[in-house]
Amino acid sequence: MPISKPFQRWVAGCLLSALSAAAIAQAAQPHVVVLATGGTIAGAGASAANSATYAAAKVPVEKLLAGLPELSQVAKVTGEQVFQIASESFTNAHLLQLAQRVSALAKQADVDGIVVTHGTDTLEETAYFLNLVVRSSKPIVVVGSMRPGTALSADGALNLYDAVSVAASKDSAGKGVLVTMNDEIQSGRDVSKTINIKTEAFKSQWGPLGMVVEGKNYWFRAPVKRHTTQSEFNIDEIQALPAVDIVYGYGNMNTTGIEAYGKAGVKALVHAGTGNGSVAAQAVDALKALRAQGVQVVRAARVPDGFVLRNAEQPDDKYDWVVAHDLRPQKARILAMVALTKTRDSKELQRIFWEY
Ligand code: DAS
Repeated sequence: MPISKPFQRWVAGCLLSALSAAAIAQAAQPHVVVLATGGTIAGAGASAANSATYAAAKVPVEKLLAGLPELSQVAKVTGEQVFQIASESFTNAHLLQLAQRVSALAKQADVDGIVVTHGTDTLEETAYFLNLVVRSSKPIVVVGSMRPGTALSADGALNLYDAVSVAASKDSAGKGVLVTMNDEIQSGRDVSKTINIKTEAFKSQWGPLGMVVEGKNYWFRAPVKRHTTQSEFNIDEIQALPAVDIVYGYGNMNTTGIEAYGKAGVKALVHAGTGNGSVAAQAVDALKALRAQGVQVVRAARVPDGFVLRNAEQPDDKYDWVVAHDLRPQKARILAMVALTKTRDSKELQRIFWEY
């Protein structure tokens, strides 16, 4: 029996309205850009049993996104391959290029959030750098994985899904650069990689900001240190980063490293001391000599948690040294580099370490 014209028109109308509803829904979806830089989240192993033995930085961003069709339920996602490297090989040039790209995208009206996929080794340094210099309140989320996508119980897919859903959420705005790993939403400032062979690898001594579960954010605190739109630093005004390096304190400490960095022309030296940032008696004069040459001395601690007290283990006022507060040495280096693009004054430097 032929189908009547009115019925055909009714069916066509229903299809059109369904299609237009889907199109409207798609058009209304937030646009998240995924900037891929490499790392284990783009890694590949020889077999599913290889959760720790694999090659990082192999899978291109298109393949990462194609392998996660569920992303389309969360946002309109586009990808860019900025680098394809293991993050232990990041340089200051990589940091500057990535931050410039993030900043440019954040300025675009058609971009609602940005995700950076990154190796886990220096993820915490990049996240803190972006937190300091990208002047945007839009969600910027850095994400990695501890296992390659080829491994049994790989963590990358859910980490990436979580990162995109956090970056697509309006309530993620204004919280500084975020890191999503293992269901937690961490502050890019506070978080560090604390374990090198577990998926629950990223911790902050001050705790996560929240959790993300099935694409929904559950917030429990907000950052109090200056970041992004509250920062006095701006990647658009930074063309180069000064040399800042780190020496560790330990039993039988000597001054070879301190003197070598002085000769190499560092602008600041982070001393990761024992305990509360203690400096071995035999190293004090070498650090004082560096200060006399105009090099800033930043007293941090090799002890992961707590914070360094000014004038406790060393007379910082007398020596004109700076303390790193609760920042781990690798984060103190990032802040010192950024701060030195603005000031060479140690009192200003100490203010910056209190505020960021
Ligand atoms: N080599 C590590 C890196 O790229 C792999 C990883 O954990 O992402 O940081």
